[in-house]
Amino acid sequence: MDRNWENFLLPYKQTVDELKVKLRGLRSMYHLRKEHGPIEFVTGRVKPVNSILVKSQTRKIPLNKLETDMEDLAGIRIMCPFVEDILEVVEILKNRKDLKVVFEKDYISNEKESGYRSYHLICEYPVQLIDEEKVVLVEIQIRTLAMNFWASIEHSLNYKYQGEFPSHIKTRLQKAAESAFQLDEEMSTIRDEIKEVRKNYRYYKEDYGNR
Ligand code: 0O2
Repeated sequence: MDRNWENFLLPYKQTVDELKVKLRGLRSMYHLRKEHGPIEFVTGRVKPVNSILVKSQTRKIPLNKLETDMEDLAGIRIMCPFVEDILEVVEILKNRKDLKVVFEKDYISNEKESGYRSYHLICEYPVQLIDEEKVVLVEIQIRTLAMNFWASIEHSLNYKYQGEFPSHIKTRLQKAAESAFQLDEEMSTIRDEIKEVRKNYRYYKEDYGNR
């Protein structure tokens, strides 16, 4: 099929650009309120044409079905400080009026065999073009910084091995993913303990302040 990729991908680029601005704005709002924000940073990309072609072959997605069957032509990634923040971000996104969650994949509770962890929301997003509105699919991946660290490195190594890691490397990557998850859990525990100490200190001050 002779496709004008620039034209085809334009609504996806617009979607990624708009969502990056909106979600980064959300981060600033928490900052202004001086509240703990569940978003550390946001990135986004339109799937490169060569990756689209490879995925359409490996997943047997015909090129005339890309719009409906390739969910991640537009991709947004939200990185959270703590594991608990992930579900908070999921709720925030589900309550938004400018997108509709149509499908979710919880690779946090059900990590992939590779060790990959992330929460994926497949959403419909209406994008305004010159003379029409087009609803496109966008995949929003939500993960912690540690999950992102693991996934980024594993992904870049994947290119080297073209998806087929030798078994000893596969095992080490699975162990590394587990260590990353333990780190996330430890950071959450530390945070809870600090919160508790601060709460007790506040009560102590209030109590003694009244005497
Ligand atoms: P890229 O280069 O990130 O854009 P499915 O048919 O639903 O099983 P699908 O459509 O691949 O398969 O969906 P899935 O499994 O939810 O994965 C979509 C994306 O999640 C991938 O996009 C990756 O970004 C990420 N991902 C999934 N599994 C892994 C993994 O084991 N390691 C890493 N690093 N990332 C993963 P793409 O298409 O691979 O490409």
